[in-house]
Formats: sequence, structure tokens, C-alpha cells
Amino acid sequence: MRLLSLATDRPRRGGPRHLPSGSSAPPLLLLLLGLCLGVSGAAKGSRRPNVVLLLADDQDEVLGGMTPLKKTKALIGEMGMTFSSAYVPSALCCPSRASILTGKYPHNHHVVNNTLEGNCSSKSWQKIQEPNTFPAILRSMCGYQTFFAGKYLNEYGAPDAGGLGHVPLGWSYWYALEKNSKYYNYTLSINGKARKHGENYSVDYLTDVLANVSLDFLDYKSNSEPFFMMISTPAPHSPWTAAPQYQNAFQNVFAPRNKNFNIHGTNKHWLIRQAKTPMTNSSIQFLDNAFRKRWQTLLSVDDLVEKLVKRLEFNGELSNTYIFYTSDNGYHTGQFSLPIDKRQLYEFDIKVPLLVRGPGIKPNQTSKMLVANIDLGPTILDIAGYSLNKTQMDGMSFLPILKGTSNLTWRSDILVEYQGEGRNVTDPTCPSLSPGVSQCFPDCVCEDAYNNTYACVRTTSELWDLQYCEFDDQEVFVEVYNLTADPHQINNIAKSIDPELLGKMNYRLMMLQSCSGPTCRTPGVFDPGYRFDPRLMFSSHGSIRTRRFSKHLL
Ligand SMILES: [Ca+2]
Repeated sequence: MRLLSLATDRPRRGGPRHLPSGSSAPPLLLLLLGLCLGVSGAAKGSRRPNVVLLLADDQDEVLGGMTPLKKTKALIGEMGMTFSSAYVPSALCCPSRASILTGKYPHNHHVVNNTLEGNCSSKSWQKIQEPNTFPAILRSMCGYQTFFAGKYLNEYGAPDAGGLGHVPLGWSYWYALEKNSKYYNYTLSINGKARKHGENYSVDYLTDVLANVSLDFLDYKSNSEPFFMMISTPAPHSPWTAAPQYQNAFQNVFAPRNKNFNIHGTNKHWLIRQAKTPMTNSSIQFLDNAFRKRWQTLLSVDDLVEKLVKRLEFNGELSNTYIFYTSDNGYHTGQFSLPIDKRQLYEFDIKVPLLVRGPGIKPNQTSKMLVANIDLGPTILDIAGYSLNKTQMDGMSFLPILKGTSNLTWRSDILVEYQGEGRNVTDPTCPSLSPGVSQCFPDCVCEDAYNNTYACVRTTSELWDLQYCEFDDQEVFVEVYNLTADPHQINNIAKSIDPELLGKMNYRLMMLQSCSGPTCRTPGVFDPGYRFDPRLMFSSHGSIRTRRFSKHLL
């Protein structure tokens, strides 16, 4: 089955290969290629590696999100490295995807939520950030063919932002979904031209369409340059529409009743405190159903991965191809009595799966190293032989971790930052709620609010597994968790922790919130090289917001 041919006059396999592309090859390419040679990922004289980035939507790590993906675990994880401490700085689609593409924290790419006003696929994003994404660098500086298929950014295709005719700079082949995840009845931009899809499983189911167009790319691309593919599935995002053959799968599966399921977060910020405990039976039924359907949709992703790996193998390219599998944010189903969503600071929302295979990566490895999605761009550029120093990225290349480099100096903390969203008017289905909240379904329990705005330092070092968070709300609420003793983040230790340590974490958070590039990679509070330097807090952004609480806290 071939649903989306790459070319209307496609040549036979083995014949001359010419594909329509989103833009023509950049000038002076041969001169620029010198910028990407001779570094770790691209040894001189060898064929430069290909890279595939598979990105799921809303797939958690903590609640067993990888369980349905048996083939993916076997074909990627067991053939390479699985990370157990992979995080996203912002647990929401658009800010997280912007971090992947730019290698920057949200305060540097300025995409703060899923709206155009929040810079999601806005004109400003297109002008300032898109030319500097890592795929754009791969194409313009390294001569890679770049292929995108699937969900891009939630506002992609909006009329006010150029519609579906806008093809972001840096992509040779562009098959992007208009707006947010769907499985049927959607429109794709195919190199800038709209194509509508209906609801016939055999030709329209989006995960399968992405698989087929990806296989087509592998068969008909040019063989003279390396390639980068980003395949971004709708699964397991709502509306959780499974393929027909999977709609009865996992009938005996329910959302995990783990230690923070259906309990009340009494010592947490007000949005958690407003949740209703115990949840109603209808809420629990709703979230169990959502959990089951999410897993069902992932079975088609597992099929996609299998088809892709087999085609790479058949075409003789698997041994020279890195494959990354990850998600844009985690998810929760009933934790702290919040029925379903993301956008919270806790592990279930900020932790994601990350599996990588590729040349030089030994099979069956797991790594506890602290990595974040801002590291994907630097790592992939490193594979292509492009130096991170030439970019403005905040992340780090974890290629040395993948290759088992000994005595590696690595970071011990990352920044998590989120700007809450709310509605200006009262939700008519929940008249008792004031304006300023959002995502209040089911049972009028709200998952987000304007002042669900927070920033955290997430630390994992040899001795510490710690999270320190501050809210920009009326209480200036602080949450601190010792995850060694309390992996489910039930006990907020902000009032019992050593005040000196609390002060250091407060400074470290302020520093990270204003960091840029190299200053985002400085030693954390528990590293031997840590030092407090107030100048770093004003390095590139002029000022930081005042923290009222810090005076009486310290
Ligand atoms: Ca998402």
C-alpha cells in the first residue's frame, strides 16, 4: 500500500531518483560541507551517518508508556541504549517540540504554550527560530537531505502564520499535519500544498500514512547525501483513535494504581489541592478508558518502527543509521487525583522515553545520565560532525555517552519551566469555577491555570535525586522532593530541608532561568566545580524576575 507518493511521476526503484522537495539545494554547499567533517560522528573518509528521530505525542515513561512497544524496545532499545533519566523542560507539546528543534530552553526560544500568541508556530518563531533549528543546520551546513512527516507544532497551518503553504526553512521534504494530533479527517501540507484525508482506515489512518511516506522516502531519496528523518506520530495523544485491528487490545489493562494514584496532594500548589479526592467512579472509568486507548494507538507506532527498521536493513542502510525514539512530554492518569493531562512538574509529566541505536553504540545498555530534549539537536549535529560551539543551543551532545566514553564529565541538573494557560471567562460547564483556569474535564477538576507557572531545578547526581520548584502564584509556593526516599513525590520537604541548601537551589534556579548556551551547562549545586556567580544571572537577558519569597526564606 502506497498512500502518499513522493513524486507524481515517480521513477522505478533503481532508476534515476528525483524527488520534489520543499526547497532547492542551498548554494555553496560543497564549501559549507567542510564545516561538518572530521569530527566524532563523521570520521574522515567514511560515509556520514544517517539519523532518524521518532517522536511520539504525550507518551509517558513513568506509567509504563513503553510497555505496548515490544518491537520498538527490541529493535531500538535492546540494540542500543535506553535512558532512564530523560526529561523535557516543558511538559506541553509546542514548547517541548520547540526545545527539540532549537536545542534551547523555553526562555530562549520563547514558545511558552500551544497558541499563536504564545509563539507556537508564530511569524516570530518562523523568522527567528526556524532558520536556526538543527534540521536547518543539517541541511544548509552539512548537506543532509531532511525529511519531516507528522505533527509539527500545534498552530502549524494557521492562516495568520502563513497557512499550510509555509514550509519551514531547512526541510527538503515536508509532510506536516495541520494543527494538533488527529488520526482521521485531517489535512497535510505536502511541500506546501494542502491534501485532505478522510476516515477510511486503509488510506487515511495517520500513523500508517506516516509509515508509508517514510518508506517511500527511503526508497526514492538520493543516495549521494546522508539523510535526516523526523517522524512525529499523533499517538498516543487524544482523541486516542486506535486502528481497527487494535481496538480490542488491552481489555484487562487499567491505569496503574501506584502510590500517588487517587490521593490528595495536601502539601502541593493550589491547583493540585483543588482536585477532588477520591475521584468519582465516572472519572476513574474515563481515565482507565483513556489509558487503554492510548496503549492501543501505540501498537500502530510499534508497527511503524518495525517497518522502518526493516526497510533500512533491506536497503543496506541500517548499520550506518542512528535511530532515536522519544516523546514530547509525559502524561498522568489519576495521579494526585488529576484525571488526565500533562503540564505538571512531576516525574510522570516531565520524564519521557528515550531509546537510541546506531553505529558505535553497544547493544543492551541502559544509562542513568541526566539528558533532556534540548540535547537531541546538539547530539544529532555532533553525529553529523558539526560543532555545538557554532550554535546558540543550550543543550549538550550525549554522543559520548552513547559511545561509552570513559571519565566523562556530565551535568547534574536541568531546568524545567512552564507558563500556565487559563481562560479569561468562566467555563459554562463548570459555573462554580472562576476564570483563569483551563482543562477542567472531567468533574470540573482543572489541570491548568494562569498561575500554574513554575520553574524547577531537577538534579540527579551520585548522591542526590532532588527536585526544587518555585511557583509564580499568589503563594509563591515552593515544592521540593527527595526522589531517593520519595520517588512518587508525595512529601513536599520545602519546610524541613536545610535552609542553606534551599538558598543554593534558589540561586541555581534563577541562574538557569536566565542562562543561554554555555551558561546552561555550568556545574550544578552538588558538583565539585559549583560556584555562585551573580553575574551569570544577568548574562544575556538583562534582568530576572524578583523572587519575593527568597528574602524571608533565606
Ligand atoms: Ca504532546
